[in-house]
Amino acid sequence: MEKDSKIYLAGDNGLIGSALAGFLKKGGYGNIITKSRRQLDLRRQADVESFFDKERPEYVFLAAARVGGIAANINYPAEFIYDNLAIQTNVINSAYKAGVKKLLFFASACMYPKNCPQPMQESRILSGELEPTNEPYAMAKICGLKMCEAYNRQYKTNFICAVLTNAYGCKDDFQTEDSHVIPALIGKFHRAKISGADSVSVWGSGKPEREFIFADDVAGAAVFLMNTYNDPAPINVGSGRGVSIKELSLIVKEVIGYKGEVVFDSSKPDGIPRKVLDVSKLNTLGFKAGVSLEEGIKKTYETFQSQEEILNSRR
Ligand code: GFB
Repeated sequence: MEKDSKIYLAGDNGLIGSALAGFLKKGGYGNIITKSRRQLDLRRQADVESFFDKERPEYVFLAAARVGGIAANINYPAEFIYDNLAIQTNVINSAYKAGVKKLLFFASACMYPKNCPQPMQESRILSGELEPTNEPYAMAKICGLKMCEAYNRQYKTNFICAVLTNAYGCKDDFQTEDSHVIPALIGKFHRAKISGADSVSVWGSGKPEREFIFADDVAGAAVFLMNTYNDPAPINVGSGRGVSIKELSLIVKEVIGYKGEVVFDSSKPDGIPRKVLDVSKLNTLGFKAGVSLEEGIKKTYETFQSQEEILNSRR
């Protein structure tokens, strides 16, 4: 990408998109187009086609998606499959028709099989059954990957696919039911500290292992890949460090300074037992995630606290 290239950032209001918007601006990219959901509903084919036809971006980051944690995936399977299929189908096809030079599609580590050997190598996609709690979301993401591959093969497009591990960061959703585990735990431990509660309930057994990457590192990796990676094969984007949910809860507890007990609620789902990506391909190409889990959680908590202060001053 040149600094004045016309770049369309789909999903700029989300966790990844907002980090990307900041990263691109800091990097001197000055010709970025964004559209709010109200201005452009990416599920509407005709609207997406006319937007691309009019704007003709050169580069596209496809970070728009319906996302959520394990409970949201279980409770809204229809939205997770429909919204994601519709958004990515419209954007990828319109990008091809408008002659976009390069597109980066954000896929997900959920695409790997439930019993995948760890760390998960790119070649393992579609090698076994999926984890049932997020199968509709995973199926949609697999279709996005296959659609990019098909267009590259038939139309010689340059549509690349980054397979993203669990991301977190300042623009997260901190409400506990639908959110991912890190923002959920930040919200829970913070409220318990303020109210002086004796214990915090963490879902599941505490045994599942997850890998986390800070949203700013995802943004760095995405720009790096857009500028250097031209292979139709998917590439993993993660930190490469796995932690158990128990270890994670202790890190969040420590950062927040909560003194009570942590109790595991085994009536809640664990999800996939282990999900850690093999990031050797990305690292060998020259990109390494730089923000440690402790550092990222501290930054996220600081943002959460400043948002809480603003909300409290309005109450
Ligand atoms: O982040 P999370 O919802 O998603 O949950 P997944 C990760 C683990 O944290 C699970 C445990 O084992 C949960 O049981 N956990 C403990 C909690 N306490 C909580 C809590 O308060 N809230 C939440 N949410 N979890 C997601 C997919 O799977 O992975 C998404 O469902 C997405 O579609 C994401 O792809 C990357 O890692 O299980």
